[in-house]
Amino acid sequence: MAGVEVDTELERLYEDFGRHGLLPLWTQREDLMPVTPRPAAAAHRWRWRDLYPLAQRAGALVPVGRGGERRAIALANPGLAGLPHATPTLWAAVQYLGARETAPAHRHSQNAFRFVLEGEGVWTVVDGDPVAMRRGDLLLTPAWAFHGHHNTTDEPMAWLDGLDIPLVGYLDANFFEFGEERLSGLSTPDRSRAERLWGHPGLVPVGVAGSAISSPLSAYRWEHTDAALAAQLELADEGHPGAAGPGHAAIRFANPVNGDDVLPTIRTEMHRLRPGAVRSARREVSSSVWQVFDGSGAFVLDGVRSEVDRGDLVAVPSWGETEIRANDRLDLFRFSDAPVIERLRLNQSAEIVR
Ligand code: GTQ
Ligand code: FE2
Repeated sequence: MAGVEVDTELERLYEDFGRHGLLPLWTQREDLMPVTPRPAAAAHRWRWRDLYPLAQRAGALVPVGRGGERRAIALANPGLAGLPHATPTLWAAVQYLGARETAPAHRHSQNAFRFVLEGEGVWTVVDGDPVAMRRGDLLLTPAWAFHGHHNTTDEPMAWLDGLDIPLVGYLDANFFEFGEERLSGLSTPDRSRAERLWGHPGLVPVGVAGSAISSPLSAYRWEHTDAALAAQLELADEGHPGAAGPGHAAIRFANPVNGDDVLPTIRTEMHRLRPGAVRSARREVSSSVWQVFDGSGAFVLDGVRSEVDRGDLVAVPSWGETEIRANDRLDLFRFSDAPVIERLRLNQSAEIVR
């Protein structure tokens, strides 16, 4: 029969494709070029009440030092095959530093930030500038800046790390270098040199070059973030425009040099929802990780509701439908790969109207 002949001919063709390192488009077109994004990553929530005790156990069992470098425990997205990736582009980890511990200095081509949920007493030294870490602060360690972390207290401290490790990995652009093992004479100023230079609203120093690629301001303090969010909601109450949506205030952390995102590959934002407020469902090209800074509420991800509380983390894949509901006042930190998506002109978004 001719049909059987054709099938075996076709099978032989596919085998020969394989032997020659070839694959056809026509058998995989839908996977390779879907109509809309089909992320392998899942929408997923991690509970702080699960994470934190595990970090404490790691603190008791695992030393921090040269080689391993950091006691950082990464969120592994269940859709991403056991990789320590929160989304295809973003690393998110809980880093735990015990009483009086030091994480040694190093630098790398990956960009990093820390966001502090609770505690204080750690100074992160960024290219020789000690930066205090406290609740609500966003601290930056841009690509190739040396950084080491020093806990000056008798209490442990934990925080959220965000890096572009997966993205830099896919691009085969990883570089890494050890710094000085031990730092002598750590000073512990309240404000870093970077803040004294760059941390005045709307004022930039004349004659000092600041990077346009990543923000020269290595710390964004909670008092400023909090005041900015509070003012937006107050203005809305007074009938003036300014809020991101009904009962919703939001800010983007920006480079004081040019208003760009603080890191070339990572956008960081803080959101505040009033009690009972809803951020309506939407999708966007760009993957994100959210952390509940304060309050409680729920994320409705592709129609599935997950309750969230202080410290909980949520990964949202690209094009995932996301609705956020506040119970009491809900403060949320978010980071995403939006700067990369936008620079490549791949950004799209959709509001879901019901
Ligand atoms: O604190 O320098 O979570 O280099 C992953 C890689 C933290 C850090 C991480 C790092 C760091
Ligand atoms: Fe690092």
